[in-house]
Amino acid sequence: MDKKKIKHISKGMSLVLRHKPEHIGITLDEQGWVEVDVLIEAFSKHFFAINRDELTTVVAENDKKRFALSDDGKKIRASQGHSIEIELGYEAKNPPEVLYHGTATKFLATIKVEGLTKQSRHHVHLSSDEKTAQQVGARHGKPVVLRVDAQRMNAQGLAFFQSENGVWLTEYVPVAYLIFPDNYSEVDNEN
Ligand code: HQG
Repeated sequence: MDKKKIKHISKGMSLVLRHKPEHIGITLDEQGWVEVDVLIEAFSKHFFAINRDELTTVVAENDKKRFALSDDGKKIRASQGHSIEIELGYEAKNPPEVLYHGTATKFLATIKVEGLTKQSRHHVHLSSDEKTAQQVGARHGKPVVLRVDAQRMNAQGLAFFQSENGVWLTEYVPVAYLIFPDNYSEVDNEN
């Protein structure tokens, strides 16, 4: 299957497994799972036809491994990024010393006052490498990468979780744990 088709299916799956299952008439259980057969049928009816092989390929080859199959292969869910209320059940985990958050320069003024807040998702998303953070930030405008003093934050009792696909998650990052780069421009010419 070509990359374009994988991306197309993946986008539809993100929409219904993270944000709007009702869009194709499915419901997710409390941990975000839905039967693979149910998803395939509803997806095919409302979007475009997909089969089990294509779905398996998307799970395996999606660039960020956004989806996970249950051990018996009968259910599927998104590993992170939800806006709907579900309980992913990840265990709290000790983070590396520093984590990175990519954002856009236009958000910096507010972030400097409020810290990082989760917006419409369940968690603030952080990555262990700077390059990924840069790409995440670029989705919103002119990117800027903030460093998060993760171990110190964790030592103060603020929990961290890691999703199945390696994204670090936390409820909130207070300003005190954020390190802003010295040399960036807050002018965002893209908007
Ligand atoms: C910003 C993608 C103003 C925050 C990525 C971000 C990620 C604030 C935006 C995942 C703020 C929210 C999540 C504050 C944070 N004031 N703006 N106090 N605090 N923000 O899309 O982290 O490709 O909800 O910096 O790889 O960009 O979908 O979060 O710019 O892992 O799999 O508010 O989505 O994964 O944007 O991205 P988002 P995100 P997928």
